[in-house]
Amino acid sequence: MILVTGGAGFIGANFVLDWLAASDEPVLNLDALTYAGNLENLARLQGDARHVFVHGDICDRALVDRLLAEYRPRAIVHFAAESHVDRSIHGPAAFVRTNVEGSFTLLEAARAYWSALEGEAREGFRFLHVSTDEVYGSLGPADPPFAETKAYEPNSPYSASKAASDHLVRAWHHTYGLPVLTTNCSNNYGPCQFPEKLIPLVIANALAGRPLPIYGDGMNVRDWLYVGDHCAAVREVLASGRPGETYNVGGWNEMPNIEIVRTICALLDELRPDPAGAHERLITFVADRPGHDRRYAIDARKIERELGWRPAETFATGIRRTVAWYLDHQDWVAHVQSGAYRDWIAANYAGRGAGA
Ligand code: NAD
Ligand code: TDX
Repeated sequence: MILVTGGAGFIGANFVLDWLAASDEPVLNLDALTYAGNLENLARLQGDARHVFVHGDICDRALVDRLLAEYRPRAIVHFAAESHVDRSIHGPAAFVRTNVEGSFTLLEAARAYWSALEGEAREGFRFLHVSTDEVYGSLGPADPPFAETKAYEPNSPYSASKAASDHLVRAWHHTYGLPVLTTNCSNNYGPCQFPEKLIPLVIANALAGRPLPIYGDGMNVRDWLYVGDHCAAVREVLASGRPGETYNVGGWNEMPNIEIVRTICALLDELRPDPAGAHERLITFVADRPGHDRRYAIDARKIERELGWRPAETFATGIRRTVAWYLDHQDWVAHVQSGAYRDWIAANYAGRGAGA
């Protein structure tokens, strides 16, 4: 069994679904079901004994200790986090609590658990920490992409809290020998992403005929990776990564935001034409995000060379799949926007904790 934290969120849920599609090894899924946690993402696993959902907080040391003692996982894959940069600007406290204190709590629980293991169980145990390229700071137009050796220069409360957690993970390896792995991935997109993030927000607003807000001049650059490719990279690092190492994960796909939005508009024009006119008419430039990082780009050569990982999707194929998914799952978006996903959780999981 593996313990996954944050497995009801965007990437965590995709990871759990992909994991159980490829393997029969059970998943213990610990998630606090914040606004970003949605069990509807995992609806197709209902009744599947390989998925054990626990509604709980990674900051709850007693709970984490109890789960480790009861389920004896061979690895922890740690996705749980507050993940949205704009929310971190307006309310940083939750980011420090979950991303820093929560990661610390998990590390301490993992250290106690791992220290008491023996033989192969101890040798094989892994703590995989899922992190972001944002810890490296912002690149100028001519700078090389982020390699694993790049100094950390986090600029937002979100990236600072993730950087802090990366440092704790590193220290728990160097000081205590805990067999950790860290992945630093670029911007993900794909099914089940909460419609506060650029790509799902633009799809949802375009379908509703609402403005498509572009911060600043729209020329900030992100490096986009399809979520299934990120999940495959995490599986690869868990299987074959060297303890103590970090791996940058990215799709060699840098694009300015305005180009992303225009691509989505063109796809929607093709797949769901709007009688009112081309979707691009909805593009609206708005005030910039405070401290908005200008450019991120990932040098993925280490994971490609050492682990043979390569993305399966290009941006053209991945964004088409993603737009098609949102078109086919407008009820998912509607439930999230209306808050009805909470009713779904209450109806399907009411009163069920561990073992639900
Ligand atoms: P998300 O916000 O969609 O999901 C986060 C999940 O964590 C939710 O299910 C939430 O309920 C859970 N959670 C939050 N606080 C918790 C707590 N205290 N205890 C237990 N569970 C808690 O995030 P995401 O986009 O899926 O990101 C997952 C991880 O990947 C994060 O660590 C993030 O930093 C990292 N990451 C994300 C991206 C991206 O583009 N989205 C890129 C690189 C790295
Ligand atoms: O309405 C918007 N308009 C806009 O121009 C939103 C929501 C975003 N943007 C811009 C800001 C960024 O330059 O689009 C870009 C992408 O924004 P987000 O989707 O908020 O992602 P970002 O801030 O880049 O962070 C994401 O990638 C790295 C995730 O939220 C992080 O969890 C991950 O670590």
